[in-house]
Amino acid sequence: MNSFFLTTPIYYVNARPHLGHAYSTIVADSVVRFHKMLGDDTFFLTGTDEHGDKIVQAAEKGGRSPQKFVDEISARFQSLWAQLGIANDRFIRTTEPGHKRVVQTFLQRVHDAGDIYFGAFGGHYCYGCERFYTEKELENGLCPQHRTRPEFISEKNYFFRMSKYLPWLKSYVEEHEDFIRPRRYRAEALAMLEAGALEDLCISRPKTRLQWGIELPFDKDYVCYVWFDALINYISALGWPDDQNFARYWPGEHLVAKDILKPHAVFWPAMLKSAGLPVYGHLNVHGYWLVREAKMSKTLGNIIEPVEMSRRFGLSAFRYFLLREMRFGEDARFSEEALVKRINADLSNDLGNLFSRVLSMTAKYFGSRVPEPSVFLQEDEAIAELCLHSLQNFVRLFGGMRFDAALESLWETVRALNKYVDRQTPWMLYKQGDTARLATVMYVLLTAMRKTALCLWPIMPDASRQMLEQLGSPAVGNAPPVTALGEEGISFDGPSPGTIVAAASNLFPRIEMKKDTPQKT
Ligand code: ME8
Repeated sequence: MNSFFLTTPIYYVNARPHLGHAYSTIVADSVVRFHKMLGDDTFFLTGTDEHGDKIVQAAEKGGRSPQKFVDEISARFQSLWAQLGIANDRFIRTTEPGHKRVVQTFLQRVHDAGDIYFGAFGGHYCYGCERFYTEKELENGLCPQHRTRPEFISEKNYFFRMSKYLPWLKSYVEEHEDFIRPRRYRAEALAMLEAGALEDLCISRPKTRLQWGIELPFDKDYVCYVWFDALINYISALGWPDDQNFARYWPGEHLVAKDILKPHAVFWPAMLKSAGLPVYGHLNVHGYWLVREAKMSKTLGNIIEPVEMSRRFGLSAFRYFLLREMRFGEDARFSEEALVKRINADLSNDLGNLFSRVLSMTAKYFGSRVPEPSVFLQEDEAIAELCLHSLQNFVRLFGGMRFDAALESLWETVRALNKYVDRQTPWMLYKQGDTARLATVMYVLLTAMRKTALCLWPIMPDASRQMLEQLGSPAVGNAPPVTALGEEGISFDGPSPGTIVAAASNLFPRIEMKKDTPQKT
């Protein structure tokens, strides 16, 4: 059995979770569910990043102690994930005592390896990014991310000899084509490594300036830089160094957006190498959701609330939209119009309509029992072939993080099935009393619908279970409906003849946009 470990970023608890956080976590959830269906031994990690200046400032603003503040916001993230159907195996918080111990063990190891030194330091510090910028990296003296003027801070600090590992890292990235993917981010990472602009990493903050952090094991007057602490979550959650989960699941894969490419593509592999640990398997990088042409931010007032979206439009539809609309790696635009358009076109007109018409015909012609098929004609073979082909494509594309293309491939079958109904005209066959032919047509449809419903489980588990239930195979608990998706693509086997299916279906009601308030009809 293959093991598959996937992580999301651990999110800062300085703000409420929004669509961007929800996207990464929903994608990760879908990918892990997909691997479950392939029969892999999976472990899915998410959590919250709770140290650093940013958090202290946000807590002060909210008039609370840092601990109280992080407890509150972290709980909000956990409840959000439950509402979005996220089935993570572990939720890590960097303020957990266990994580703190692991960070100290890691720091001590890197220190013992001679990779940490003490030195004077002056740099342009952006509180938003929680990092120092070199003169070269600033744009017109401003932080390139936040467009604010960083503060010049000069103090003595501890440094990680990152530069020592950069030549190794560069060859590693060059030799491993899909270590960082899609390709454009691999190219970006290589450009960072080539520019020679990278210096050693400052990994401490004096307690005189910041107390909200993990104390360095070799100097009690300093706390650990928040990024150094945060990245280690990926192994502390597996109980490194002693827990068997580390041996079982590491190396895993990470999923992040392009804003945090550098710490994941450069700092983290160098840290792992210094500690004598194997590097991760893949870094999967996605683009931004833009709202009205801009990245979401509180100041721009264009924050999209994921729970509100899923309440208004349905969780399954919302998750489908996110995976279908964004080409992984590129930016995508979010708007309610685009969401409604997809729901109406793909889910109501194509998929929902197929279920509704086929199930009501099965009720009328065969008393809601799956009929025994007779001989397959050429058009039936063609549909069966298309269906298996689309399932195989789905598995290949989804496995390669090409979610939009994977779903498009599945929809080729959905649309072909609707056309097949129009062409085969079951109602005419019924009128003519051609029961044998009618049985085959309905059997072909029900079989292909089952295959489609199975493929959709990773993306929309609720709707998929509902579809499978309507097709007479009720799901058990929260387990995947099949555990060998690859094998499903080999044969065109449907619900067994005689199985009772639902008499009607109304999976995705059309949504009419009335001014600002969408209404389900
Ligand atoms: O960076 N579009 O946390 P963070 C898509 N704590 N994804 C978006 C997005 C958008 N507009 N906005 C945010 C941190 N994200 C660190 C991570 S990991 C060891 C430490 C998602 O709360 C995306 O996954 O700022 C991005 O990488 C992440 O939120 C940043 O979350």
